Amino acid sequence: MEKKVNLSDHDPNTIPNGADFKIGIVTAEWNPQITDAMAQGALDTLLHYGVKEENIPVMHVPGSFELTHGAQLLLQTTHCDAVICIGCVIQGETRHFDFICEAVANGITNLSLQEKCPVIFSVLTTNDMQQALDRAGGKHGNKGIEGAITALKMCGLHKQFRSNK
Ligand code: RBF
Repeated sequence: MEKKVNLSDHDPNTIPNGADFKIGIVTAEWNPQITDAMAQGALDTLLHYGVKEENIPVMHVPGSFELTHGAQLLLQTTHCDAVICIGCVIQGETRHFDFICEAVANGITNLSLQEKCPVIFSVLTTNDMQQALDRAGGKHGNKGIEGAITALKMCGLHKQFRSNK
């Protein structure tokens, strides 16, 4: 079986064209060195696969905890086909890390099911800044690019299954 690699090294032939899709990006302002690089990777990837710039609404929220609410607001006001949530939570000395990570993971899952719309979890949850840098354009790719690829694939699935109905 083919070795599972990260999606930053994806096969372009397997990615649906995005010309008909509207895909939002919500980015947390905490750890901006990381989240800005991930958001740029996501934006460049969506444009590369044909999503029109005017069909990529962007929003910033204060921290990762607010990503779910930001995504909900974007979905209610812009009727996106998918939303990519970008954040970076770095382990600190208190239990805040656990609460934020669990809240945003559950929040995004619930929102996605409730809205019947792909909401993509591009949130790094790392032990330190170096692990985050490695995943925001470093040796482990850019998880913002991977979020965009995932969004395009999920939009493609929706289109395929809706047209089969
Ligand atoms: N937000 C992040 O996106 N990443 C973090 O690493 C992060 N660490 C936090 C640590 C503490 C102690 C606190 C109080 C907040 C942190 N936040 C972080 C902000 C959080 O996501 C949210 O914006 C605030 O808790 C306000 O709801």
